[in-house]
Amino acid sequence: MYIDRIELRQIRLPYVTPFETSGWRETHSHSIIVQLHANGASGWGEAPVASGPWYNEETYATAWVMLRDILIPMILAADIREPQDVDRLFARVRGNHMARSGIEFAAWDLFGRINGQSLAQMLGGSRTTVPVGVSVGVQPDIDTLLRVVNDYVDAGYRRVKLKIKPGWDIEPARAVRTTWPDLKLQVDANSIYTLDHAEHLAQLDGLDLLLIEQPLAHNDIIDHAKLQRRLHTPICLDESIVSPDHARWAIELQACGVINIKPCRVGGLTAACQIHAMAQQAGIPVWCGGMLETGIGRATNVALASLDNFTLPGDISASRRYFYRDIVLSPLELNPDSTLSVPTTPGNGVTVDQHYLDRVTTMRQEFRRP
Ligand code: OSB
Ligand code: MG
Repeated sequence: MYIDRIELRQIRLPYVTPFETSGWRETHSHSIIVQLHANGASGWGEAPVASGPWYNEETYATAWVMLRDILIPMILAADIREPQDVDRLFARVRGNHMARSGIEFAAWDLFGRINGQSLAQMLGGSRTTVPVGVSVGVQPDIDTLLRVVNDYVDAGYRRVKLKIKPGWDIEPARAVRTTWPDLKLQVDANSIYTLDHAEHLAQLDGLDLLLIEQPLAHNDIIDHAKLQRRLHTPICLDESIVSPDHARWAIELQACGVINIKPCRVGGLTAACQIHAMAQQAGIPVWCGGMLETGIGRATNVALASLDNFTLPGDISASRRYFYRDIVLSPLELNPDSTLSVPTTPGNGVTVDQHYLDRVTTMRQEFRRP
């Protein structure tokens, strides 16, 4: 099958609240939305790129150029028989995983819609609902934090992740733990610490956390293995796992007890499923992370999280946690048991709100097969 036409969009969509991590702050989604057209059908994918290279090396500007000049010409020239062919085709592209995943997600959605299969079904997921939590950014003070967490707990979230950094780590985590002794709680440092902080981070061990996410450098595996030996709480790797090989290396070196799988970070669902299988084999639980995606990207993530070894709650919150208005019709809502329902309709299951998408689009370009 050849792709006839591709529409690329850059969006600018405000978040309900700015999102602050140990190293950056985002007020809007700047995702690139990809739509592939073939056989009279179309598939949607989201590359959740941000304004600066603070999470990984990509930005919405670099991803646009990569898609326009490299990835789209490759895909328009290729005969795609199955979604996994996109991963094979892009295997010789170094890095730029989010740009690649925008197309890869759209290809999975396209095949699902053409064949009448849901994305979860295609990936081999069996869960009908997936447990989820909420990721809480760095707050100005503890009172504000407790108020924010309280609102999420009231909304039904039973798992909370706190963004931490030096000066905002032990105290806020302890305050939340003391206020909610039974809450599932975890922290995410986004690579702000070094091994010199090992003693300091060991204070988190008493707080009954599910995991400590990515304390050390974004490209490190070795030091995480050393740190893991000094902590009881499982280390969870996010930034460091950019491919199935990186997952294998981290497992072999015992650098983590848990893996956060973000399909966009590893170049798509094909690589994400390989990491899922490898972790399952090794007895390492995984969960699905997020990048504050719109309803398009979150539908992709929910489908992935329906696989067996996604046993920990994902960073896949309801649409209203992120946006006043999403770019999909019938946005995801939280079930009372802190889960999201896995769509069963063909592809990723979302219907894009074309009118609103057009309104939040800041740049649009169309590509046709020569
Ligand atoms: O490190 O998990 C992260 C958001 C943007 C970039 C990196 C991260 C995050 C989150 C939010 O923690 C997860 C979500 O709710 O989408
Ligand atoms: Mg993270």
